[in-house]
Amino acid sequence: MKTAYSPLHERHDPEKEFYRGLLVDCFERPRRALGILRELGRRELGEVIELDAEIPAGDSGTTESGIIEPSSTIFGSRLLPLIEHVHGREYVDFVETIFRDWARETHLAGVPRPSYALPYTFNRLGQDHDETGEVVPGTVDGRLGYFSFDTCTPITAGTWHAALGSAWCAVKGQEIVLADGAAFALCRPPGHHAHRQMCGGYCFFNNAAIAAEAFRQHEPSARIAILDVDYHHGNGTQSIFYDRDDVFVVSIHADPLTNYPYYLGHSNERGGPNAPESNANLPLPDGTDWNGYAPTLQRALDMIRERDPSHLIVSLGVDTFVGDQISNFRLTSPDFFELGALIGEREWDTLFVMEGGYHDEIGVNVVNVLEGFERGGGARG
Ligand code: SP5
Ligand code: ZN
Repeated sequence: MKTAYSPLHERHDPEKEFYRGLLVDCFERPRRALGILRELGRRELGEVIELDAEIPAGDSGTTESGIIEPSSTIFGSRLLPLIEHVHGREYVDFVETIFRDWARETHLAGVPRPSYALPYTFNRLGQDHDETGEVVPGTVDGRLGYFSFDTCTPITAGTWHAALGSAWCAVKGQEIVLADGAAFALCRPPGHHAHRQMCGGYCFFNNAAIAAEAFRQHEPSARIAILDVDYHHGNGTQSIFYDRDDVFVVSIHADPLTNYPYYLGHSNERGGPNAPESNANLPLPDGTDWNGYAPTLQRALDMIRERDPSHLIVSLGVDTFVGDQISNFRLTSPDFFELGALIGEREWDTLFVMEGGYHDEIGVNVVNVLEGFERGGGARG
Protein backbone atom coordinates (compact mmCIF):
# COMPACT_ATOMS: atom_id res chain seq x y z
CA MET A 1 0.00 0.00 0.00
CA LYS A 2 1.28 3.46 -0.89
CA THR A 3 1.41 6.38 1.54
CA ALA A 4 0.83 10.06 0.72
CA TYR A 5 2.89 12.36 2.93
CA SER A 6 3.63 16.07 3.02
CA PRO A 7 6.49 17.54 5.09
CA LEU A 8 4.45 20.75 5.40
CA HIS A 9 2.94 19.40 8.63
CA GLU A 10 6.14 20.36 10.48
CA ARG A 11 5.12 24.01 10.15
CA HIS A 12 2.27 23.42 12.59
CA ASP A 13 4.05 22.99 15.91
CA PRO A 14 2.25 25.01 18.58
CA GLU A 15 3.72 25.13 22.08
CA LYS A 16 0.69 25.14 24.32
CA GLU A 17 -2.99 24.30 24.55
CA PHE A 18 -5.39 25.51 27.22
CA TYR A 19 -6.71 22.67 29.38
CA ARG A 20 -8.51 22.91 32.72
CA GLY A 21 -7.40 26.47 33.29
CA LEU A 22 -3.75 25.85 32.46
CA LEU A 23 -1.55 26.19 29.40
CA VAL A 24 -0.11 22.68 28.93
CA ASP A 25 2.31 21.31 26.33
CA CYS A 26 0.57 20.29 23.12
CA PHE A 27 -0.06 16.60 22.54
CA GLU A 28 -0.46 16.96 18.77
CA ARG A 29 3.15 17.49 17.62
CA PRO A 30 5.23 16.85 14.45
CA ARG A 31 6.95 13.88 16.10
CA ARG A 32 3.70 11.94 15.70
CA ALA A 33 3.83 11.99 11.90
CA LEU A 34 7.62 11.66 11.89
CA GLY A 35 7.30 8.52 14.06
CA ILE A 36 4.87 6.98 11.57
CA LEU A 37 7.17 7.90 8.69
CA ARG A 38 10.13 6.27 10.46
CA GLU A 39 8.18 3.05 11.05
CA LEU A 40 7.05 2.98 7.40
CA GLY A 41 10.74 3.14 6.50
CA ARG A 42 11.53 0.15 8.72
CA ARG A 43 8.75 -2.08 7.41
CA GLU A 44 7.82 -3.05 3.86
CA LEU A 45 4.40 -1.59 3.39
CA GLY A 46 5.07 0.25 0.12
CA GLU A 47 6.23 3.50 -1.41
CA VAL A 48 5.92 6.78 0.50
CA ILE A 49 4.96 9.47 -1.99
CA GLU A 50 6.30 12.72 -0.63
CA LEU A 51 4.20 15.61 -1.84
CA ASP A 52 6.42 18.48 -2.70
CA ALA A 53 5.13 21.99 -2.27
CA GLU A 54 7.45 24.87 -2.91
CA ILE A 55 5.97 27.15 -0.37
CA PRO A 56 8.24 29.93 0.85
CA ALA A 57 8.70 30.33 4.59
CA GLY A 58 6.58 32.99 6.22
CA ASP A 59 3.37 33.72 8.05
CA SER A 60 0.14 32.13 6.88
CA GLY A 61 -1.13 33.65 3.69
CA THR A 62 1.97 35.71 3.07
CA THR A 63 5.59 35.38 2.10
CA GLU A 64 8.22 37.16 4.15
CA SER A 65 7.98 40.07 1.75
CA GLY A 66 4.30 40.36 2.59
CA ILE A 67 2.95 39.15 -0.76
CA ILE A 68 -0.14 36.94 -0.61
CA GLU A 69 0.82 33.48 -1.77
CA PRO A 70 -1.76 32.02 -4.20
CA SER A 71 -2.17 28.57 -2.70
CA SER A 72 -4.16 27.34 -5.69
CA THR A 73 -1.10 27.63 -7.94
CA ILE A 74 1.09 25.77 -5.47
CA PHE A 75 -1.24 22.89 -4.68
CA GLY A 76 -2.86 22.49 -8.06
CA SER A 77 -6.34 23.61 -9.03
CA ARG A 78 -8.16 20.71 -7.38
CA LEU A 79 -7.41 21.14 -3.69
CA LEU A 80 -8.90 24.51 -2.68
CA PRO A 81 -12.26 23.98 -4.45
CA LEU A 82 -12.62 20.64 -2.63
CA ILE A 83 -11.78 22.23 0.73
CA GLU A 84 -14.17 25.11 0.09
CA HIS A 85 -16.89 22.68 -0.91
CA VAL A 86 -16.68 21.01 2.51
CA HIS A 87 -15.92 24.07 4.67
CA GLY A 88 -17.23 27.19 2.93
CA ARG A 89 -15.29 30.23 1.85
CA GLU A 90 -15.57 32.26 5.07
CA TYR A 91 -14.02 29.53 7.22
CA VAL A 92 -11.21 28.79 4.76
CA ASP A 93 -10.39 32.53 4.71
CA PHE A 94 -10.35 32.44 8.51
CA VAL A 95 -7.79 29.61 8.64
CA GLU A 96 -5.65 31.44 6.10
CA THR A 97 -5.62 34.89 7.65
CA ILE A 98 -6.32 34.62 11.38
CA PHE A 99 -2.76 34.20 12.61
CA ARG A 100 -1.47 37.13 10.54
CA ASP A 101 -4.26 39.33 11.91
CA TRP A 102 -3.72 38.06 15.46
CA ALA A 103 0.00 38.85 15.32
CA ARG A 104 -0.72 42.32 13.93
CA GLU A 105 -3.43 43.10 16.46
CA THR A 106 -1.54 41.92 19.52
CA HIS A 107 1.50 43.81 18.24
CA LEU A 108 -0.51 47.01 17.90
CA ALA A 109 -1.93 46.48 21.38
CA GLY A 110 1.63 46.53 22.69
CA VAL A 111 1.44 43.12 24.35
CA PRO A 112 4.09 40.42 23.86
CA ARG A 113 3.50 38.73 20.51
CA PRO A 114 2.33 35.16 21.19
CA SER A 115 3.33 32.40 18.78
CA TYR A 116 -0.16 30.91 18.66
CA ALA A 117 -3.74 32.16 18.57
CA LEU A 118 -6.42 30.75 20.91
CA PRO A 119 -10.01 31.92 21.48
CA TYR A 120 -11.31 33.15 24.80
CA THR A 121 -14.99 33.33 23.83
CA PHE A 122 -17.35 31.15 21.78
CA ASN A 123 -20.45 31.62 19.65
CA ARG A 124 -23.18 29.52 21.24
CA LEU A 125 -26.11 31.59 20.00
CA GLY A 126 -25.84 30.42 16.39
CA GLN A 127 -26.50 26.89 17.56
CA ASP A 128 -29.68 27.69 19.45
CA HIS A 129 -31.45 30.40 17.51
CA ASP A 130 -32.07 30.78 13.82
CA GLU A 131 -32.09 34.56 13.80
CA THR A 132 -29.14 35.35 16.06
CA GLY A 133 -25.48 34.48 16.32
CA GLU A 134 -25.02 34.28 12.57
CA VAL A 135 -23.06 37.50 12.13
CA VAL A 136 -19.31 36.96 11.76
CA PRO A 137 -17.52 39.43 14.06
CA GLY A 138 -14.95 41.81 12.64
CA THR A 139 -12.24 41.48 15.28
CA VAL A 140 -9.65 38.77 15.75
CA ASP A 141 -10.99 37.50 19.09
CA GLY A 142 -14.54 37.49 17.77
CA ARG A 143 -13.57 35.53 14.65
CA LEU A 144 -11.46 33.05 16.65
CA GLY A 145 -14.41 32.27 18.90
CA TYR A 146 -16.89 32.16 16.01
CA PHE A 147 -14.83 29.60 14.07
CA SER A 148 -13.56 27.43 16.99
CA PHE A 149 -15.25 25.11 19.47
CA ASP A 150 -12.50 24.52 22.01
CA THR A 151 -9.27 25.88 23.52
CA CYS A 152 -6.98 22.98 22.60
CA THR A 153 -6.53 23.94 18.94
CA PRO A 154 -3.95 26.75 18.69
CA ILE A 155 -3.30 28.38 15.32
CA THR A 156 0.27 29.37 14.41
CA ALA A 157 2.05 31.06 11.51
CA GLY A 158 2.45 27.69 9.79
CA THR A 159 -0.99 26.21 10.47
CA TRP A 160 -2.57 27.22 7.17
CA HIS A 161 0.12 25.58 5.06
CA ALA A 162 0.25 22.50 7.28
CA ALA A 163 -3.53 22.10 7.09
CA LEU A 164 -3.42 22.48 3.30
CA GLY A 165 -0.65 19.88 3.12
CA SER A 166 -2.71 17.53 5.27
CA ALA A 167 -5.82 17.85 3.10
CA TRP A 168 -3.59 17.42 0.06
CA CYS A 169 -2.46 14.02 1.41
CA ALA A 170 -6.12 12.97 1.63
CA VAL A 171 -6.83 14.04 -1.94
CA LYS A 172 -3.68 12.33 -3.19
CA GLY A 173 -4.67 9.23 -1.25
CA GLN A 174 -8.08 9.27 -2.96
CA GLU A 175 -6.33 9.30 -6.36
CA ILE A 176 -4.11 6.38 -5.32
CA VAL A 177 -7.16 4.36 -4.22
CA LEU A 178 -8.70 4.77 -7.68
CA ALA A 179 -5.58 3.17 -9.17
CA ASP A 180 -4.52 0.69 -6.47
CA GLY A 181 -7.62 -0.09 -4.38
CA ALA A 182 -6.03 1.13 -1.15
CA ALA A 183 -3.89 3.96 0.21
CA PHE A 184 -2.72 5.58 3.43
CA ALA A 185 -3.01 9.38 3.74
CA LEU A 186 -0.54 10.32 6.48
CA CYS A 187 -2.47 13.46 7.37
CA ARG A 188 -1.29 15.86 10.05
CA PRO A 189 -2.86 17.93 11.52
CA PRO A 190 -5.80 15.50 11.89
CA GLY A 191 -9.30 16.26 10.60
CA HIS A 192 -12.28 14.43 12.09
CA HIS A 193 -13.23 17.10 14.67
CA ALA A 194 -13.26 19.89 12.05
CA HIS A 195 -16.82 20.98 11.28
CA ARG A 196 -17.97 22.86 8.19
CA GLN A 197 -17.20 26.18 9.92
CA MET A 198 -15.31 25.31 13.10
CA CYS A 199 -11.87 24.06 14.03
CA GLY A 200 -11.33 22.06 17.23
CA GLY A 201 -9.75 18.91 18.64
CA TYR A 202 -6.42 19.70 16.91
CA CYS A 203 -8.27 19.67 13.54
CA PHE A 204 -8.68 22.42 10.89
CA PHE A 205 -9.82 20.79 7.66
CA ASN A 206 -11.82 17.57 7.68
CA ASN A 207 -9.51 15.43 5.57
CA ALA A 208 -11.81 12.40 5.48
CA ALA A 209 -14.76 14.55 4.36
CA ILE A 210 -12.59 16.19 1.70
CA ALA A 211 -11.57 12.74 0.41
CA ALA A 212 -15.23 11.67 0.37
CA GLU A 213 -16.05 14.75 -1.68
CA ALA A 214 -13.18 13.91 -4.05
CA PHE A 215 -14.63 10.40 -4.61
CA ARG A 216 -18.07 11.91 -5.24
CA GLN A 217 -16.75 14.46 -7.73
CA HIS A 218 -14.87 11.76 -9.61
CA GLU A 219 -17.91 9.47 -9.69
CA PRO A 220 -21.20 11.21 -8.81
CA SER A 221 -22.92 7.90 -8.06
CA ALA A 222 -20.19 6.83 -5.59
CA ARG A 223 -21.52 5.57 -2.25
CA ILE A 224 -19.04 6.38 0.49
CA ALA A 225 -18.77 4.86 3.94
CA ILE A 226 -16.62 6.49 6.62
CA LEU A 227 -15.53 4.26 9.51
CA ASP A 228 -14.06 6.30 12.37
CA VAL A 229 -12.00 4.22 14.83
CA ASP A 230 -10.32 7.14 16.64
CA TYR A 231 -10.82 7.08 20.43
CA HIS A 232 -12.76 10.35 20.22
CA HIS A 233 -16.08 10.74 18.44
CA GLY A 234 -15.68 12.30 14.97
CA ASN A 235 -18.09 15.12 15.70
CA GLY A 236 -17.01 17.18 12.67
CA THR A 237 -17.47 14.31 10.23
CA GLN A 238 -20.86 13.47 11.73
CA SER A 239 -22.12 17.04 11.48
CA ILE A 240 -20.87 17.52 7.90
CA PHE A 241 -22.69 14.41 6.59
CA TYR A 242 -25.57 14.16 9.08
CA ASP A 243 -28.31 14.99 6.59
CA ARG A 244 -26.78 13.35 3.51
CA ASP A 245 -27.64 9.88 2.29
CA ASP A 246 -24.66 9.52 -0.10
CA VAL A 247 -22.17 9.20 2.75
CA PHE A 248 -22.68 6.74 5.62
CA VAL A 249 -20.73 7.60 8.79
CA VAL A 250 -20.15 5.05 11.56
CA SER A 251 -17.96 5.80 14.57
CA ILE A 252 -16.64 3.65 17.44
CA HIS A 253 -15.45 5.84 20.30
CA ALA A 254 -15.33 6.56 24.02
CA ASP A 255 -18.73 7.42 25.47
CA PRO A 256 -19.28 11.19 25.04
CA LEU A 257 -21.11 11.26 28.40
CA THR A 258 -17.67 11.11 30.01
CA ASN A 259 -15.20 11.88 27.21
CA TYR A 260 -14.08 14.60 24.83
CA PRO A 261 -15.57 15.96 22.54
CA TYR A 262 -18.79 15.59 24.62
CA TYR A 263 -22.22 16.70 23.29
CA LEU A 264 -22.19 14.54 20.14
CA GLY A 265 -21.54 10.83 19.57
CA HIS A 266 -24.52 9.25 21.34
CA SER A 267 -26.12 6.13 19.90
CA ASN A 268 -29.47 7.81 19.21
CA GLU A 269 -27.91 10.15 16.60
CA ARG A 270 -28.89 8.35 13.39
CA GLY A 271 -29.05 11.07 10.73
CA GLY A 272 -31.07 14.13 9.72
CA PRO A 273 -34.60 14.32 8.24
CA ASN A 274 -33.33 13.76 4.68
CA ALA A 275 -31.02 10.89 5.65
CA PRO A 276 -32.54 9.06 8.63
CA GLU A 277 -30.12 6.07 8.68
CA SER A 278 -26.96 7.80 7.46
CA ASN A 279 -25.16 7.96 10.81
CA ALA A 280 -24.30 5.37 13.46
CA ASN A 281 -22.55 5.86 16.79
CA LEU A 282 -21.18 2.93 18.77
CA PRO A 283 -19.87 4.37 22.06
CA LEU A 284 -17.88 2.09 24.36
CA PRO A 285 -17.00 2.46 28.06
CA ASP A 286 -13.62 3.56 29.41
CA GLY A 287 -11.30 0.59 29.84
CA THR A 288 -12.53 -1.21 26.72
CA ASP A 289 -9.99 -3.80 25.49
CA TRP A 290 -9.91 -5.90 22.30
CA ASN A 291 -12.49 -8.34 23.67
CA GLY A 292 -14.96 -5.49 23.98
CA TYR A 293 -13.83 -3.73 20.84
CA ALA A 294 -13.73 -6.51 18.21
CA PRO A 295 -17.48 -7.39 18.25
CA THR A 296 -18.34 -3.69 17.95
CA LEU A 297 -15.99 -3.33 15.00
CA GLN A 298 -17.68 -6.32 13.33
CA ARG A 299 -21.04 -4.66 13.95
CA ALA A 300 -19.82 -1.45 12.33
CA LEU A 301 -18.49 -3.40 9.34
CA ASP A 302 -21.81 -5.24 9.01
CA MET A 303 -23.65 -1.90 9.00
CA ILE A 304 -21.33 -0.72 6.22
CA ARG A 305 -21.95 -3.90 4.23
CA GLU A 306 -25.70 -3.22 4.30
CA ARG A 307 -25.01 0.06 2.46
CA ASP A 308 -22.89 -1.70 -0.21
CA PRO A 309 -20.35 1.14 -0.47
CA SER A 310 -18.18 1.77 -3.51
CA HIS A 311 -15.41 3.15 -1.28
CA LEU A 312 -14.50 3.00 2.40
CA ILE A 313 -12.66 5.80 4.19
CA VAL A 314 -11.18 4.83 7.57
CA SER A 315 -10.55 7.71 9.97
CA LEU A 316 -7.61 5.99 11.61
CA GLY A 317 -6.85 7.08 15.16
CA VAL A 318 -4.69 4.83 17.30
CA ASP A 319 -5.38 6.72 20.52
CA THR A 320 -7.31 3.59 21.55
CA PHE A 321 -3.85 2.21 22.52
CA VAL A 322 -3.46 1.09 26.14
CA GLY A 323 -0.65 3.57 26.80
CA ASP A 324 -2.17 6.63 25.16
CA GLN A 325 -1.61 9.89 27.08
CA ILE A 326 -5.09 11.33 26.68
CA SER A 327 -7.31 8.24 26.31
CA ASN A 328 -8.66 5.27 28.28
CA PHE A 329 -9.10 2.25 26.00
CA ARG A 330 -6.77 -0.74 26.25
CA LEU A 331 -5.89 -1.97 22.75
CA THR A 332 -2.39 -3.47 22.42
CA SER A 333 -0.06 -3.22 19.43
CA PRO A 334 -0.95 -6.77 18.17
CA ASP A 335 -4.65 -5.82 18.47
CA PHE A 336 -4.11 -3.13 15.84
CA PHE A 337 -2.97 -5.81 13.40
CA GLU A 338 -6.26 -7.67 14.05
CA LEU A 339 -8.21 -4.43 13.62
CA GLY A 340 -6.67 -3.93 10.18
CA ALA A 341 -7.28 -7.56 9.23
CA LEU A 342 -11.00 -7.38 10.10
CA ILE A 343 -11.34 -4.36 7.80
CA GLY A 344 -9.22 -5.98 5.06
CA GLU A 345 -11.37 -9.13 5.06
CA ARG A 346 -14.27 -7.09 3.68
CA GLU A 347 -12.29 -6.28 0.52
CA TRP A 348 -13.62 -2.77 -0.05
CA ASP A 349 -11.51 -0.18 -1.84
CA THR A 350 -10.18 1.65 1.19
CA LEU A 351 -8.50 4.95 2.01
CA PHE A 352 -6.94 5.22 5.48
CA VAL A 353 -6.80 8.81 6.73
CA MET A 354 -4.64 9.53 9.78
CA GLU A 355 -6.37 11.03 12.82
CA GLY A 356 -5.24 10.82 16.50
CA GLY A 357 -2.76 8.77 18.55
CA TYR A 358 -0.48 10.31 21.18
CA HIS A 359 1.90 7.57 22.31
CA ASP A 360 5.41 7.03 20.98
CA GLU A 361 4.29 3.62 19.66
CA ILE A 362 2.04 5.44 17.16
CA GLY A 363 4.21 4.30 14.22
CA VAL A 364 4.12 0.61 15.18
CA ASN A 365 0.38 0.73 15.83
CA VAL A 366 -0.49 2.48 12.55
CA VAL A 367 1.68 0.23 10.39
CA ASN A 368 0.22 -2.79 12.20
CA VAL A 369 -3.28 -1.70 11.11
CA LEU A 370 -2.14 -1.24 7.50
CA GLU A 371 -0.24 -4.54 7.36
CA GLY A 372 -3.15 -6.31 9.03
CA PHE A 373 -5.46 -4.87 6.36
CA GLU A 374 -3.27 -6.28 3.60
CA ARG A 375 -2.97 -9.64 5.33
CA GLY A 376 -6.76 -9.68 5.78
CA GLY A 377 -7.17 -9.45 2.01
CA GLY A 378 -7.53 -5.68 1.45
CA ALA A 379 -6.06 -3.72 -1.48
CA ARG A 380 -7.51 -6.10 -4.09
CA GLY A 381 -5.08 -8.65 -2.88
C1 SP5 B 1 -7.73 14.03 16.63
C2 SP5 B 1 -7.84 13.84 18.12
O1 SP5 B 1 -7.58 12.76 18.62
N1 SP5 B 1 -8.20 14.90 18.84
C3 SP5 B 1 -8.34 14.79 20.24
C4 SP5 B 1 -8.52 16.09 20.90
C5 SP5 B 1 -8.60 15.91 22.37
N2 SP5 B 1 -8.46 17.13 23.05
C6 SP5 B 1 -8.76 17.09 24.43
C7 SP5 B 1 -7.52 17.00 25.20
C8 SP5 B 1 -7.78 16.65 26.61
C9 SP5 B 1 -6.46 16.43 27.26
N3 SP5 B 1 -6.63 15.51 28.31
C10 SP5 B 1 -5.38 15.31 29.00
C11 SP5 B 1 -5.52 14.23 29.99
C12 SP5 B 1 -4.20 14.03 30.65
N4 SP5 B 1 -4.28 12.95 31.55
ZN1 ZN C 1 -8.66 11.10 19.03
